[in-house]
Amino acid sequence: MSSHRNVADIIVETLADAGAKRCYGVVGDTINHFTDAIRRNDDLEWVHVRHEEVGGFAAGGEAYMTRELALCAGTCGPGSLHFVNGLFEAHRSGSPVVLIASQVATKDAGIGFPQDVDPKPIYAQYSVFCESIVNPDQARRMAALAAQAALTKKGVAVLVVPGDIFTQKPSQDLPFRAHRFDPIVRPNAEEFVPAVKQLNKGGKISIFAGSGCENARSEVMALAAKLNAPVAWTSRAKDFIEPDNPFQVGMTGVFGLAGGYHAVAECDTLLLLGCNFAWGQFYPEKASIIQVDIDPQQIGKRHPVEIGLVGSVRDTCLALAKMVDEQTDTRWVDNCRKQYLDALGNDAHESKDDTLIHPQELTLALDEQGADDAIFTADGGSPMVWMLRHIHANGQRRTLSSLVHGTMANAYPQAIGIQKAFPKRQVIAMCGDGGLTMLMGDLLTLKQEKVPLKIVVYNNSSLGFVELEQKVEGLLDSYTGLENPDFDKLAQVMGIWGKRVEETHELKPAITEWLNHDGPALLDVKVNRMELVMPPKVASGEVASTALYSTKAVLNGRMEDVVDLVKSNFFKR
Ligand SMILES: Cc1ncc(C[n+]2csc(CCOP(=O)(O)OP(=O)(O)O)c2C)c(N)n1
Ligand SMILES: [Mg+2]
Repeated sequence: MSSHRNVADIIVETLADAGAKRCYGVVGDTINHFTDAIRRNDDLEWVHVRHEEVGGFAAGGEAYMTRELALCAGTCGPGSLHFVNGLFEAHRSGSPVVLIASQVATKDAGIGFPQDVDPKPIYAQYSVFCESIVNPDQARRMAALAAQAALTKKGVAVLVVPGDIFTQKPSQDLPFRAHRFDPIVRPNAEEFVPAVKQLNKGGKISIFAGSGCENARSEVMALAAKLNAPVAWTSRAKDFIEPDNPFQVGMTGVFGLAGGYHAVAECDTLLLLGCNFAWGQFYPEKASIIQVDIDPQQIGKRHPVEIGLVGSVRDTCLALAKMVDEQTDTRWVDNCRKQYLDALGNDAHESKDDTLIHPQELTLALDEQGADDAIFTADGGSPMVWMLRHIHANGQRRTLSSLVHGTMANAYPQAIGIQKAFPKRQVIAMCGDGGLTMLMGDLLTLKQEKVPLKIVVYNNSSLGFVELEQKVEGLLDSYTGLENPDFDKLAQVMGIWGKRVEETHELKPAITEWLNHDGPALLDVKVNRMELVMPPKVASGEVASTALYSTKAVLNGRMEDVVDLVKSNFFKR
């Protein structure tokens, strides 16, 4: 089969055939022929962002929510480099994205030509595929393999294409295309035996559910019911495990609350399901641990485990539930549930002072007024914590933050891609003032690309999460203050609806107005700066160092800070 089409056409066609709908980026010399092929193709839309990092986040957000391919394309050197942080986030969230990283022409390679940067060693560390097309005959095969790797291994695939290759035509064009699978994967009968034996001992059994529980909700619930086991969840399992689940006890870790902490740390047997939780201090000291994961490399990676089972959570739980004895004692699950519900009640904040809006009460108001099928994103920093704790998952709602890569400035860029993919759904980006201002230029994209996104700014005039870290370590907080403009006015200048809220009584009506606005809208809310994100079990060392901070602050003439910190966190409830 020979082709009249050039490499650019072939790549576009192959990636669109694999399900891609959009390509995010900024045009320029070495990708101009690629973007021209997109212009000529009816199935793929070019989304013109102002900064490639935003394009990387947006493609990742779209791919994460749709589980379909999204694309980015960058010019050689700086253009493709700018994507790095957005795409590292996409990769570590498991989003299937293909980056077309164009490169200087083949005749100019390797001689330090202007704009020559080799993308391979940069993207090789966080990608599922990273290869170059150096001959036009490779185009369809390489594009298909990149798409297949992104979709099946769930991550970012990088295709490096020298600018001159795009216009060349292959001598033959075989019908390579991306294949997708959904196999049944579970351990063999013998491998189940030690796990069943351990679970049949009974006692305090807990489940710790991770992102591998996507598409396995009913199987996990059935197993929890049979074992009468509390289910704690990692932040990335929230959407699948929290909704309408009589066994759930919330998160453990620094973002968690007492129920989840207690269920994981103090059980006799811990069943880890598709769970990649990295913080060793929150694992139990004595329990027997059984770990289920589709990837053998994950078994025993985060904490030593006794029994490993390789399989999907869905298929392995389905089989396990049929093999284990029913546990009828409900004391353990009741105890963990009580702790969870008590802690949740304690953490709800209602301001007694009209001029002091707590970020928690802003989030509770968003939870109350947000649509039943709203999609929320939150910036790395404290907005992520408020979203995970106070936005209730109901099975239709979705949430996304940067939970493994841990970057700032992800929320509204990810939401751009999500809103593009779901133009009719309510998409809410919960931004820090630090996060928003880090990548502010793409607010212009909301107007230009007609993205009716709803942005809320948790405006605490600081890099608040870091301020807290510094205080907890007994340091004097430094370099964390932010001198901000009025974000509502800034939004208006950029062609977006904007409003500012400074007093509690204005909050709920302003949220209604903002959510009802037909088009992009930004709500700037002045929230309390001195808010502690309390870990579920504050280690005595942390209390001591917060006290040390107080002493240092007083000695440095910052008595007012200490009084505010104490007032905000201990006298407000
Ligand atoms: C790109 C990047 N730079 C720096 C950090 C370190 N960091 C984590 S949270 C944070 C502060 C976030 O401030 P803001 O967006 O205002 O949210 P807040 O915590 O104040 O609500 C910083 C600087 C990071 N995670 N990512
Ligand atoms: Mg802030």
